[in-house]
Parts: sequence; C-alpha cells; structure tokens
Amino acid sequence: MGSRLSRRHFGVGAAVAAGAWVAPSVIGLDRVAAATPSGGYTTFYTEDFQGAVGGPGAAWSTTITDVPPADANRRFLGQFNADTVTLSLSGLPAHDCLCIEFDFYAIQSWDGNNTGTGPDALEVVVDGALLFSETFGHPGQAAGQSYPGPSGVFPAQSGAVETGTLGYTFFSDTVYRIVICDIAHTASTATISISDTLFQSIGDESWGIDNFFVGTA
Ligand SMILES: [Ca+2]
Ligand SMILES: [Ca+2]
Repeated sequence: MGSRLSRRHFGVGAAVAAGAWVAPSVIGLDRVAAATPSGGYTTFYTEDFQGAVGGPGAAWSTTITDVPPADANRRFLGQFNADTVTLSLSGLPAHDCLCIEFDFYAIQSWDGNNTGTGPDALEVVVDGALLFSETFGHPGQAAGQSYPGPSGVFPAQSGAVETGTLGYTFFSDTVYRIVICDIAHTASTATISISDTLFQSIGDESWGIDNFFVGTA
C-alpha cells in the first residue's frame, strides 16, 4: 500500500473530539508486512509472551500461554477458541494515532469462508470500534478466505508470513503479521480486544498471538 506514513495522522476515521471515535468506513485497514514494526511510530508497548505477561501500563485479560509443538522456545498467548482477549493500556503519551501489530497464529482446521463449519474470522476492536474482521482458512477449504482483503476471496493461507512451521498436524498452522495502523486516537488509555468467530472445539481450531506491538504517532 505505501500510503501509511503520508496519512497516518489523519486516520481512516477522523476523531471528532478528544478521545472520540468515528468507525472507519472500511475494516481491515492497512496490512503492511513490515520488517520492523515501529516504522513511523514510537514504540509504547511490546510483548513477546516469553516471560511474565503484562508490563507497565499494560494489563491483559488472560495470561495463559503455550508453546507450539515445533518450537518450545516460541511461547505465545493462547490457545483460544470462541474467546475474547483484551489488552488495557494506560499512560499513553500525547498522540494522534495508534498502530497495532501482532503475529496471529491460526492453529489447525480454520475454515475460512465456509458457511457450514465457518466462517472463521479473527476480529480486533479498539475502544469499541471494530477495526479488523477477516476470515482465515487452511488448505482443503475451497471456500477461501477474506484476508488479506480489503475485499474479495483469496486462497487459504494468502498473506501468510509462515505456513506449517508451528508443528500442528491437523490441517495446518499459519502465522500472519496483522497490522492495523492509522487508528485515530488521542486518549491516554486504550482497550484492544481480539476475538474469534470459531464455534467448533478448541481441539479442532484455535489461535494465539505473539510479538505484540503498540505504537503512537
Ligand atoms: Ca513469543
Ligand atoms: Ca470452524
């Protein structure tokens, strides 16, 4: 996309008053597979979930962690299924925009756009505004997935940064770098919720997150 830096201070939904939100007209926003997460943004919070979960100004609604079968040193927040995970931030410095980035681990039989066993979506809500809602599927799901969007249908695992690297053998696993920037925001606190639309069992399909980043600009 490449327009992130030029319009990051304007956002996809301009704030109408300090701390107020206007929902973006499109969801999905920017998905920049940035090699470094902080391009254009000042790091406020990072979390790799390798040790104690949290840190100054950061409280997670859950601190359950796990490691993938293929790498005991790759600890992540999870696994989740039909769940909502919330990060509450406080003490944000003066800013006009937020940027959120994290690794999303899609584990086992995600069904993408399949309307029988899915659709299986990941969603991100910031201070009550839905900013990201995309489906993800694994090979064998002919229905495809909505990610990386912003519109259309894509083959399973499109936009992935890794496929089959985590060691889950039921269908597959996929790592995506989810990037949601240009979030018009000025308040000193932020509530970031990540949830799914899964309705099959956690042993069938689940997810986790890793390498979380929040930046301000
Ligand atoms: Ca980790
Ligand atoms: Ca499903």
